[in-house]
Amino acid sequence: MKTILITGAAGDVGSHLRRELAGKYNLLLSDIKPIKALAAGEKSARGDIAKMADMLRVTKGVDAIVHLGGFSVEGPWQMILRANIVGCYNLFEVARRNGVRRVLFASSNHATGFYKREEKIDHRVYPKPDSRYGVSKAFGEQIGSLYADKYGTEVFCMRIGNVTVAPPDKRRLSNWISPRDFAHLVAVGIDNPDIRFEIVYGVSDNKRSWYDNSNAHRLGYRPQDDAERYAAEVLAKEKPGDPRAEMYQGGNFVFAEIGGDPSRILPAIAKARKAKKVSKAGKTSKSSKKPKPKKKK
Ligand code: 15L
Repeated sequence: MKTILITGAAGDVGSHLRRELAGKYNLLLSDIKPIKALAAGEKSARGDIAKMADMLRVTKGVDAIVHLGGFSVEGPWQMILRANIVGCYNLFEVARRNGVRRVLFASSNHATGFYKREEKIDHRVYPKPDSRYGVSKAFGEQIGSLYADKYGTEVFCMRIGNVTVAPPDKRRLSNWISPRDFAHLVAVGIDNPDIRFEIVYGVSDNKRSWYDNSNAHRLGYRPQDDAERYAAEVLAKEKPGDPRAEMYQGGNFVFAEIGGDPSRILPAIAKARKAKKVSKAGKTSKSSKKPKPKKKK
């Protein structure tokens, strides 16, 4: 049985994965926090991904790493830098030094969050990060690409949507992944013998998906769930969101700390401003017409 290291194993996604993968692999669980209540087939090794020495120790002797560790939402640059940039570099580097063949990287839909919701994107689109967090995920994919090409590390990047038992809102009807589909995708990433460097979307078979996930299907992913079965319930509770967030796949992440001239950033705002100018100009030209002289009585 293969031994799989899961970093960030104390988090929500790690907890789903532990439950779903139990009995299929020996699991070595690592986190900066202590891991409580180990089940059969589980071991733990505490470590801080920002410390190379910790990670060299933790990654010894494993067959593959599922790298979930790091900062999982938008955050201050110092935190993102430490956990997601330095941490991710350390991870690929220690995998190389310890001869770990395969790394599964938990990328995110926020690496491509500035694609519009009306677009369908596949694994070949270039990243359009919606946040510092999204940039760090694009960085992880790129360092994975470097280690695959330069050192032969086998790298499987999963642009994960939202791993939850049920989709919590309208946006997640498009990017949700059930825990069992996620565990299946991870198993594909661990066991497919032909992986060199791949990018896939970590989403269920959602009717409202924004993704062409044919690369995952090519590699053997067969999701069983579809967020649509929750759609009526979710939409009944949905409150109208910020129009900027509604426009892009990344949702609220796209306008967190938005600054500068919004019309340069958001096409809809630019369009609305242009329309306003045109109608104002229309009014001016009307008013600039000379008034007809009043007829003398
Ligand atoms: C992510 O990448 C986050 O880790 C998760 O907490 C959610 O915010 C998710 O994206 C999402 O977009 O729903």
